[in-house]
Amino acid sequence: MDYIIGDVQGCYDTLQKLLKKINFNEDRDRLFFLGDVVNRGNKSLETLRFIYSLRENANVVLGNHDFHLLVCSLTSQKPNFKDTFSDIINAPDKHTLLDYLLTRPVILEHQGAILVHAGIPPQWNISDAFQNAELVQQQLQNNPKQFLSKMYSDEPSYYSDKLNNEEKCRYTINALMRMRFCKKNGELEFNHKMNIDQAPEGFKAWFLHANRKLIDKDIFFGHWSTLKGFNLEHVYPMDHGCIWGEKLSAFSLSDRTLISQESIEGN
Ligand SMILES: [Mn+2]
Repeated sequence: MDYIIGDVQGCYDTLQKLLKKINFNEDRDRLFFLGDVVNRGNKSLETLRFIYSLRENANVVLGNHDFHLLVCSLTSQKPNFKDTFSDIINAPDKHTLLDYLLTRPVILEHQGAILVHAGIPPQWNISDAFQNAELVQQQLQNNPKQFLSKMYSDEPSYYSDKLNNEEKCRYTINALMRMRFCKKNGELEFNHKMNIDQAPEGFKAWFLHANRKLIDKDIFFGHWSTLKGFNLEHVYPMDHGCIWGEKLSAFSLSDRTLISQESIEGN
């Protein structure tokens, strides 16, 4: 069975409980994580080691917290006081774990479903999304330190074919890993992270734009925990708030069911 799993954020104990609940068997099942596997929770190192140990049967699309870990590990950027991944930065196997993350995709397609951490801007079709993702993935693999040191910025907020590759990569990272609200032309903004009905003037949740090109594709994403329970065809918000004491969920692609585990963090 193939399962898609929402934002773990270092909640290793809840993840293990969820895997028991689905009778996970590494010889038979595959796991696809929607990013933000680390940070905020108290077992980022255990979580990342565990996913790495399953690498033949697991994959991860990078989320903003995974990306932040890479930036803090490989550039002069310092972690902030809320970050809880110093266990990874100090681990003897950190290079193995970071190299693993550097080779992860920022979007992937599996059995017709699209997996991405935050979303896909409305103006992009499938090849726009994958071509721009490929630019990011190549740089992460070939030139990570220099690339990561230039990728922290909210600009450009618009996408255009006239952008240079560095600007295209910044837009792509911000769209695929951080976006919640955008304009119908894909203009991004990052000041709001609240409920879907609190969109700033002129903006909507990325999946609500009428001009959205990927309207018929199943899209699974994390990143936006206040969307849990939201119901729109082909749109699957999978961050069910584990780190906030709510749930961690797995969606079985094989039989189209959702299995949730109450968070046991802090117990
Ligand atoms: Mn996120």
